[in-house]
Amino acid sequence: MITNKPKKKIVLVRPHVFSKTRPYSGAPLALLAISRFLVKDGYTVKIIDPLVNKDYIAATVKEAKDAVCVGFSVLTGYSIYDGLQIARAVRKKYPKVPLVWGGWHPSILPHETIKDELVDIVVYGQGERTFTELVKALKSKKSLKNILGVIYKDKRGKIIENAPRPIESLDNFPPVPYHLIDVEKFLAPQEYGQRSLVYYTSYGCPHRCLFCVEQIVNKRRWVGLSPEKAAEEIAELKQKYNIDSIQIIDSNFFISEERSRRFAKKLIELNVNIKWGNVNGRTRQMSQYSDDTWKLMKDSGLACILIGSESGNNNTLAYMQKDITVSDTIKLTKICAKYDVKILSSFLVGFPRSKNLNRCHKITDKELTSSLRLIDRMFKIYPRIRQMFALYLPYPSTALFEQSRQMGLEIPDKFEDWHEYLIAAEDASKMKVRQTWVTRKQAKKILMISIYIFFFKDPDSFGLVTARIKNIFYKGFLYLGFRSFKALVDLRWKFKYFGLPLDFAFYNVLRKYSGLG
Ligand code: B12
Ligand code: SF4
Repeated sequence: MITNKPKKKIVLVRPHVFSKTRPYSGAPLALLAISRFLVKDGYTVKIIDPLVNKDYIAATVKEAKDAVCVGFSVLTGYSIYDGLQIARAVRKKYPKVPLVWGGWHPSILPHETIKDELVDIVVYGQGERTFTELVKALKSKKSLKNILGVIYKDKRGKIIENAPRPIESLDNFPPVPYHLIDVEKFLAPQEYGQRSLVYYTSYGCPHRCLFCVEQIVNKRRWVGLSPEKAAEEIAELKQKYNIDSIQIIDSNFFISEERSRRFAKKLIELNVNIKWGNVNGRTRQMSQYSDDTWKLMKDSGLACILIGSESGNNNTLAYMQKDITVSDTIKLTKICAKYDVKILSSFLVGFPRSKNLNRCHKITDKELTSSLRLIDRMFKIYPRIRQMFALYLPYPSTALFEQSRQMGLEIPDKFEDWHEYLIAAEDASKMKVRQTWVTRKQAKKILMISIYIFFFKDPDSFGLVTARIKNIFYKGFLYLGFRSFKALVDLRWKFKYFGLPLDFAFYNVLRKYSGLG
């Protein structure tokens, strides 16, 4: 007898983040996260990622045929455009398959997102539990009205908004099902390891930085996996996938000194022998950790931290509600120098500090100068720093949003239009600069410093970019080129001269055609 078994298949897609030519190499962690319970409950989960599935639109359509739903994870920016292309293709072939959207952008703007005709359900905020309940309800054709954290269209197309879901401890969740992806293809080289995998140990952040979307989406809440469990899971991942390093991409890992100590102790106790890096923390907090904790963390494999230095000016830091000062950043740099822990340090430039545009431009110049001064001091203490600049762009509901609109910021009012909201510094060279309070010249200078000057100032750059090149002649040739650019960059840096950017233009051409970009 043939029985019609109910469908238990889910299709999840992570569209391109930047553009089709610049795939992101980290594992699709959000999609793995929302599959944690479903895998345990016997669902078949198909994860589609452009890095692995070159024809990812066709692959999604093919898998969607017998799926309970198709889920999309998107950030603000290009992934919305790419995601909608995929959704359109699925809708055309299988109009009855529900299209579910989640991730940072739908969580920031759930009401606007649900209005799009290619969006049936939005999951906002933490997704592990919500998505599980949602899939089960869809599968058994039950009502969605009791599922916290979703906004959806009912059968008549009416938008129904359910209450938000309280954040839940990660300790309640089964392990991240990495076996759903071909892990080998998502192991990206880092400064501290060749076989590096992404992982998370916490969700949310309690701080209040003016520019950040954390407080909009997670309302300053934070939940963390028990540090011992995190260390045990990492030990298992190392064994299973033969990784040499792990990138912990929490919004704020170093939130408690006690937790960081316990994590490091457990890694040592289990003799995991792995490097951990890209770990996000706040300069003030980490600079107050004891020497003993730093030694413990270093001994357990801490190789690289990620900090928001943000500005070289204490007034600007206060304005950003960053709750740190320049001296916190200097103090932390000295600690990292002592323990040789690489720093990824990010700065934000270009705030609409005044309603007068001319004044804004002057303030941006001054802020840039003070940040460059701080960066100079940091480099003198410890050269192993990858500095990054980003142009400030406000998100809806954040404090400066209205003011920016009044100052001429064009704000999209439809989900699909957010795809071109420029948030990556690199866009400044291609399109118009959305931030009216920053001149195009300033935007280009910020871009040049960020992707060119800082690249050559980082002593690890050459090794990182050429990590997978085996041909020693090609490598030697690249090394000569690298040294020449580095000499020019050092000169520019010494005199803080960023005019006549011919070398930068030439570098961009080489980057584009060498395939190393
Ligand atoms: C890794 C990362 C990236 C990666 C790519 C991420 C990806 N798509 O896989 C890279 C390095 C490319 C990147 C780039 C940028 N990023 Co980023 N990034 C992150 C980071 C550190 C981790 C993301 C992650 O995997 N988290 C772990 C997973 C488990 O959590 P999650 O993503 O929140 O997913 C949960 C929910 O959102 C939900 N969910 C997610 N997807 C889906 C899908 C469905 C169907 C459902 C139901 C639920 C659901 O469930 C998940 C589990 O709870 C976050 C900060 C953070 N802690 O999340 C910033 C973050 C997302 N990035 C941010 C920013 C600002 C940027 C940049 C602009 C930085 C820059 N200045 O260049 C760029 C450009 C992006 C662009 N659009 O052009 C912002 C938000 C931006 C936005 N509005 O979308 C964040 C939040 C950092 C911050 N606090 O400011 N980023
Ligand atoms: S500390 Fe980092 S994650 Fe937390 S609010 Fe500030 S910028 Fe956002």
